[in-house]
Amino acid sequence: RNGITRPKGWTVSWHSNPAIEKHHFGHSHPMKPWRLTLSKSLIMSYGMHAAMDTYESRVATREELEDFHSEDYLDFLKTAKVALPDDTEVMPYNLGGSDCPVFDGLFTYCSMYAGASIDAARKLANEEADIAVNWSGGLHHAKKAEASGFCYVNDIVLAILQLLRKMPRVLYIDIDVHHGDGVEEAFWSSDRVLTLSMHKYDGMNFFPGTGDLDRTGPIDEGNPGAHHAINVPLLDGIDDEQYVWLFKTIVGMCLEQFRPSAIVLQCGADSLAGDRLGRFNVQVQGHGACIAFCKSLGLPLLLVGGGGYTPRNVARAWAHETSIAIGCDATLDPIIPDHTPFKEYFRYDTIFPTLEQILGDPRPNRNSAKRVNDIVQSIREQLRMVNF
Ligand code: ZLS
Ligand code: CA
Ligand code: ZN
Repeated sequence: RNGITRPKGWTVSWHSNPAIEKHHFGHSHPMKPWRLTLSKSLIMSYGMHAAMDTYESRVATREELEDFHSEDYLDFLKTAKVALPDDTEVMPYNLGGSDCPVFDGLFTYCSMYAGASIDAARKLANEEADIAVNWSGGLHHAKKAEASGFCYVNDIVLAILQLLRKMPRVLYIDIDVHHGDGVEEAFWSSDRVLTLSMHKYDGMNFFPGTGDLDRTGPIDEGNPGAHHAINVPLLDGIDDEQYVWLFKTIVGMCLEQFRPSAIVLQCGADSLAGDRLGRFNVQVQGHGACIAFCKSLGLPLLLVGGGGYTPRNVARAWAHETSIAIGCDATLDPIIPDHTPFKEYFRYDTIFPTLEQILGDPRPNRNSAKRVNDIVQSIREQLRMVNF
């Protein structure tokens, strides 16, 4: 054990349930819920659970899910049957395709990751935690009545709605490599939620194909949501230096103009180098620096997971980020403990398997300094129109 102790006067609540991790999207599907088991085993082998309030995730109630989702969609999601191999019937609500398959226990899976985000948000709203963590959440593409991009229920929207019961304004930040379209759309007409997503954007060539810089909110000036959507479209190979600079600069400007009462941070780990679906060159250090920056702002902070398709890197990032939430990152042994279950997953990446070192083919960085500066300039002008 690293002798990790509970930080004084600081509470981190951790929401998880092994029942979520057992679900399978199907053979070769990139979304693997067992990456949560890998992350948890790493977190626990460092002894970090001892420094947090740990809660077993429960299923969200029907009423809680209806806060955002339509009744007919929830009815279908609950009763949808796994298709037989010769079944060619198309299902409604974008269900049953290769991205959003219907699998055994689907509704339990969705209700549980949603229940965890709702509980986590309530811990913050009731001032029972300073940071709340749900690595099984962060499913940002789900719509009111549609599944999309491996997401069926939008736990982030449900969590933000909980926070808005007690707090005037919420800043949503999304560092998943994909555009956080579902959350953006849900609060499109609201001036109580400022959404900020950093993502790969390449016209229609990268999922979901939205999130250009000029997509800033409703265009009708009288709409309260005008200017309240911030999009940071990036190209392949962005490195830590550019990514973290953009993050701190833009989040800093958001804080000044919007004065949020809480921050919800989607920590999608597919923005890391070497991700099966991602295209960036962000390291565990850079990804973690975004979480550390948010923590340093001293606002109630909800951390949710999201994408992440190279499980050993997902586990590294989320274990490292859990240590940042607790405040024990500086004292953590960089060498992964010998008693970590599934240590074989970390063994072959480097000579000494460390927490922060990930394997990723360094992609050429297509983001020029000018491009990065132009993005900041454009968002600076947009934020002038935002006033708390
Ligand atoms: O943000 O790009 C697409 C849509 C398609 C191409 C892929 N085919 C299968 C369906 C139609 C246009 N979908 C993306 C979704 C990415 C969702 C990211 C979620 C999040 O990280 C939050 C959790 C996509 N990219 C890659 C795949 N789908 C994909 C790759 C490989 C496979 C295997 C299983 C299934 C079919 C073969 C699949 C999907
Ligand atoms: Ca994003
Ligand atoms: Zn993603």
